[in-house]
Amino acid sequence: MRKQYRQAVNALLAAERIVLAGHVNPDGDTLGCVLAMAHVLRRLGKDVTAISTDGVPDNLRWLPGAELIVRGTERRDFDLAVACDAGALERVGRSVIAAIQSAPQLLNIDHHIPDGVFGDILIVDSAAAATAELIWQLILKLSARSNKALADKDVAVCLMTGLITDTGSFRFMNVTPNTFLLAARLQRLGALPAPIAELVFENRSCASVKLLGRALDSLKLSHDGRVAWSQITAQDFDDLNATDSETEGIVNHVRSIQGVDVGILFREVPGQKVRISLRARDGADVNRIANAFGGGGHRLAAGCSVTPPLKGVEEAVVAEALRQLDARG
Ligand SMILES: [Mn+2]
Repeated sequence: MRKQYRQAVNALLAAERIVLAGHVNPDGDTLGCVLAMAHVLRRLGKDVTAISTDGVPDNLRWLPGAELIVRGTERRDFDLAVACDAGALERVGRSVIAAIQSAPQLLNIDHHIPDGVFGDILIVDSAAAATAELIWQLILKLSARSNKALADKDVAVCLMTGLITDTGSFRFMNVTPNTFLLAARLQRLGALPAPIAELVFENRSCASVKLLGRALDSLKLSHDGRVAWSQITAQDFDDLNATDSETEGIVNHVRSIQGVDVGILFREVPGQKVRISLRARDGADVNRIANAFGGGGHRLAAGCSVTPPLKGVEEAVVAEALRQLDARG
């Protein structure tokens, strides 16, 4: 990995015009990483374009530099593209791919299990709890090479947000001693975990809590009690005038039931494919279930999108989850 970091530092320092992109349906890790890099690269005098094709969800609007985020660009004059936390090239968003690919070099920095490798320089480590951990290493190396302390409070807040969201406030199985070591360094730089967690998790819209109610009302359990699933229908979205970003976190409630190994949330997003979030308890592997439907992610958290109707999709995904649990015993 040392070589990849060296290549990435060289490419970033040599480039003048840099485009950064996160993934669709953005979370705190992808936006935290894009913004941390934007702060650092601007300090290095770079011309930075930071893209999130779905913008910034309400609960992350307070992130330092959130106003820098654009949903796309017509520019094609970039020297370097950086994809943060993307999982796969398509996940930067269909309309963003052309801008990313117009750059002669692409740095892919990510902790997803690779689903088809993309990029010229790869910093990919699925053992990292969040891409924020990898961005931090990159910033350390950029600081050393440029002789500048590039990490300030804003950078620390962005990366702490990535850690807190991708680890469920340091509770998930992906947490390592490195995660806590980094959290300690970020807190020393002024990023306090309590207010960040409050801004992220206790900053919900009324509609999103009502969506949670609808989802829990629809809850079903498999005969063996190992798979639980809920749905949010197009009607629910319409009734509550809600968007898909307001379903964030609901799937964790589905998985929180005693004895449940796999929790699934189906969303019939109006005008789109059925979006599916999967969460596992340790021992199960939802990445493989998502793979079977063209999606991906991590062992314990994954997702996919499938063509409607919802009813057929639900049956197929639940059947696949049960089949995989049975196969593993
Ligand atoms: Mn992530």
